[in-house]
Amino acid sequence: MKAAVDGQLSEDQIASFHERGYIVVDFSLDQEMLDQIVEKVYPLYDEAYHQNPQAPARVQDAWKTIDEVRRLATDSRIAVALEQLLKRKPLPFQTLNFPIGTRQHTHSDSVHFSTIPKGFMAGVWVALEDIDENNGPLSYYPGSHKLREYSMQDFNIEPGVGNYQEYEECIQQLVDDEGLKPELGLLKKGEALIWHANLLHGGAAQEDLSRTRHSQVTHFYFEGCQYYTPMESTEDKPRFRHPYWIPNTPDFKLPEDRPFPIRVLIRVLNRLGIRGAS
Ligand SMILES: O=C(O)CCC(=O)C(=O)O
Repeated sequence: MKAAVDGQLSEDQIASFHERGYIVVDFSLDQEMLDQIVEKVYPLYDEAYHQNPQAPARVQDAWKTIDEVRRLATDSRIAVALEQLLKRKPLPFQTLNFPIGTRQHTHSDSVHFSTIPKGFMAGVWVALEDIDENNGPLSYYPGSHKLREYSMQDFNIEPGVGNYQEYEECIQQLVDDEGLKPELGLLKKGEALIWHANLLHGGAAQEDLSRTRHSQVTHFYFEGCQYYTPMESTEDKPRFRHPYWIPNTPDFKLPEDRPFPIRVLIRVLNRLGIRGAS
């Protein structure tokens, strides 16, 4: 892992991302801001987590109400690094905050979020505290991004959230068949792991359930693509997405806050396939 002054990556870091499907970078993120994220997101976790802090929990899109989450998602140094990696402007569209290891089964984000042309999506996972083998690190398979982008149909599974478990089982079988070896994301607080859209990854078991594992992941698309959800698409009917890009200033107006006629107009523009309307 190397520090990235102003987000500038070295040639080695860029090459390593393309070779291994991820890099870990120290962007010198403001540690106090990271603490604020942990503190302010905490009350947003659902009741089940507050009753039992060993239960996996997450908050999606806390950036809408917690400015520190939005600032981390739109950090200019992270954007500079992403643009160097994929040569297009990155567009953050979703944040997830976790207080504990997710124990998520191995998957590739490309089953959830894909692009035409392919490959223009990335995840940026930031450790909000030190992560080790015992508090549920991210686990990932270096080089697995070079496998094809597997859809559910590739495994003869009907697309749909209801069949996701079957997809996970097929991916595990693929990992076994390919003899892939996992690595763990043992990151220090403030470090970021950037993963390629097709890198196989998940959450390792949390060995010590008395601990937390605070983290924030931001999902990015890149400019100039069409965006869709493969898991809910068929070959002839892609389920396109029209994301609302996370704004880089705090004075934003969410689509649902807009006057009704404007919302209808945007919907019509989206239906007509006019890209970028959000
Ligand atoms: O944080 C984790 O353990 C996994 C997160 C993840 O898989 C994702 O956001 O796609």
